[in-house]
Amino acid sequence: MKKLKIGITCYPTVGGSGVVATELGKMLAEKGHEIHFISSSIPFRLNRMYHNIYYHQVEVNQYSVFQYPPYDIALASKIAEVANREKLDLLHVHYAIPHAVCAILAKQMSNRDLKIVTTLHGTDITVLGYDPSLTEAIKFGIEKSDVVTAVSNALIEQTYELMNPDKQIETVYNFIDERVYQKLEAKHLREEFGIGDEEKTIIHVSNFRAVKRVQDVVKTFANISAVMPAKLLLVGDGPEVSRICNLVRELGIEDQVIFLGKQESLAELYSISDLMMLLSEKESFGLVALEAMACGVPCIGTNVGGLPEVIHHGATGFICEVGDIADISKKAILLLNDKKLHQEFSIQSIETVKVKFKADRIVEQYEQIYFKLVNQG
Ligand code: GMT
Repeated sequence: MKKLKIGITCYPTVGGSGVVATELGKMLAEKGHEIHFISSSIPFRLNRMYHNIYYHQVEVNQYSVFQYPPYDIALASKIAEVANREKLDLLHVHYAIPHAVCAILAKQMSNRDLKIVTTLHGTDITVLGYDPSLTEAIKFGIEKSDVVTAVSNALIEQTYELMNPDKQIETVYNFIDERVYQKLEAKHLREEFGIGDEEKTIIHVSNFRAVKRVQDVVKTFANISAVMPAKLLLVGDGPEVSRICNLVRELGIEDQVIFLGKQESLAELYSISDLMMLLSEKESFGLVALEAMACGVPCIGTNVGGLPEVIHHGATGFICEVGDIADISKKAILLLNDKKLHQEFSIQSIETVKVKFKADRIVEQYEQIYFKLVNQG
């Protein structure tokens, strides 16, 4: 099969969209395609050498006349330069704003018939889509891309409801590298964190933004730890951290809550956990839920966005209404107390990742989109 030259643009330093874009680039490279990341810094998950992955840094002019550095123009210009020099077949941009619009501009600047694939990740629609200063630009980016994908059916529905673009959008789910996310032997970590054999371990991983409602995780945990010995692992960093620290103190559960900050070896942390909670008020997919499931950890998520497409209620975990701490606590306690149910959910979680979210299948779905576009000329 013909190998493609693919340009990928994403937010390289934070968030699930950058993680998915980078993992996709790595897997495409393993299949022999030539990958060119074009972004403001090197994607943080690009952590080993690949002979066929290249990185092109966007340099932004800081000339004093500019009130705001022209990043978007610099990105478009860099994409055009790389596309011409490296003879790219297509661009896959992650996150509508500004990347889709920059890709369209780059195509006009370049002398190539560049195909553009845009993937919507969530907050580019569910948060930025409500900002009147950006709505038209997002809609334009979607309508002028050759193919638009979204990470869940729910995100597609929200996109049509919000801006009704004249464009077909198809779902391509997120995936994880199953070679990395699997149940590992990490018992030593429990000892090092001072987690007793009898204690249940609950984990939450996020960027601690208000939208993640980490306060609900902490309040639910306080209810759980009132009836059984338990520890809460809070992984990640962000604007809500100090508020969450205060809440933990107010609830008198400092000894049971471990703040880990940003961490890389998540598979080990999931492997010592019994339950993952992701109680967001917006979540187009919930990549961390998928990571936890791959390590055999059942999840409780909220009935928002794509979470019910990822967590199968009553089979791999539970779906509860946003902010319903009483119901979430009840479900968590039920699951943590019932060894058999927990084991069934754990097995089903691993199975769901292998079947519905299998990396090979999802990477192939993207490849099919690329080949169809490139072959149609
Ligand atoms: O909110 C985040 O976690 C970051 C954000 C991003 O764009 O990096 O994540 C969004 O994209 C992820 C990858 O597709 C999804 O798994 C997350 O659900 C989504 N976040 C939200 O919708 C809030």
